[in-house]
Amino acid sequence: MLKLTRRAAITSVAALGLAMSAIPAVADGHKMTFTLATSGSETDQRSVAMAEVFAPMVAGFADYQAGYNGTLFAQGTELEAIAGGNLTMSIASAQELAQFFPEFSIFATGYVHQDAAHQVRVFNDPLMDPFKQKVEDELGVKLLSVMYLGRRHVNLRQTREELDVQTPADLAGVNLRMPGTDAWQFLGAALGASPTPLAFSEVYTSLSSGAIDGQDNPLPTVVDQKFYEVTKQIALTSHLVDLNYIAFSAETWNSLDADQKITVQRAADAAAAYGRLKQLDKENNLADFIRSQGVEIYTPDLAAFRTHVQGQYVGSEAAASWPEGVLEKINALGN
Ligand code: KDO
Repeated sequence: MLKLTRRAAITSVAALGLAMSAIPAVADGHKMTFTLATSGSETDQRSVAMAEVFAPMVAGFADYQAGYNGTLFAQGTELEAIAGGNLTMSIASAQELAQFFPEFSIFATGYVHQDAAHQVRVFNDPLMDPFKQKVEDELGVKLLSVMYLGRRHVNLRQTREELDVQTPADLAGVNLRMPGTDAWQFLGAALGASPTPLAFSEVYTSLSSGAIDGQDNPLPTVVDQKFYEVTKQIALTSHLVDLNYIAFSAETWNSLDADQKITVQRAADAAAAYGRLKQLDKENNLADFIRSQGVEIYTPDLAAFRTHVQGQYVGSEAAASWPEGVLEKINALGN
């Protein structure tokens, strides 16, 4: 596995962006401030990418500040804050967008996106244009780039001896924390579990107390949040190759001049690319560390999980909201 040093990755990606667009002089000396709110931590690779790649690229005309761990706006309220003119940016999810536009649930459906590259092809495909336009027109939010969050797996407090997860039937009655929106709760139930809505910031303490039996996040998040301290197993279900969008205020965007728009777009793309590389590197190299912390990691019956989960979406209310032909186009962009 090619190991990118942090500095090399930042230099190469930032240079790519900077080489293609000179930082414009600030016309009247007035600097804007771009504020990001995220429920992620400061050390999460998406947060690092925004601070270390996006921020320097827009520094010619905008200061950057970020609120982490849901401290600025609670998880799931960021898009409304942007729409209300109270926030510039968030690391949004398709599940949050599906609360406003149900058709976004297609991008939050289990076992649809195949990998990080597939996510990028889908986001850049013309199929995405009506989705992006609707969010801009009706919510006042521009989706600038797609970020890679990673493969979500079932992570439980129980040891494998206590609960060996091979098929969805093994998750019956398991109190699995999922994020609060409908699309997440649907996915938790589709896995066979009993989903519980809970904010990301509450997950560690709820695992520690036993208020929940488990959670589902990618391996880098398990390490970043130290979930390995309060869980004993990870069944590599890969039930969702998860993504986020760099969401940006349309009002702020429209106030930018042409050069500033180009720079913001390139800064978002460069940050997304940098964060994707770092997240993939972590995802491919953290399993042994997590095992060293006493967490058993194993692969369940993936065919059983895929078949069951996909079957739950067929005929569902979520699937009824998907525009005709979009799922076929997404699948055609796969490997
Ligand atoms: C989570 O709450 O489990 C989740 O992974 C959901 C994602 O959509 C995203 O909000 C993420 O949290 C945050 O960015 C924190 O990593």
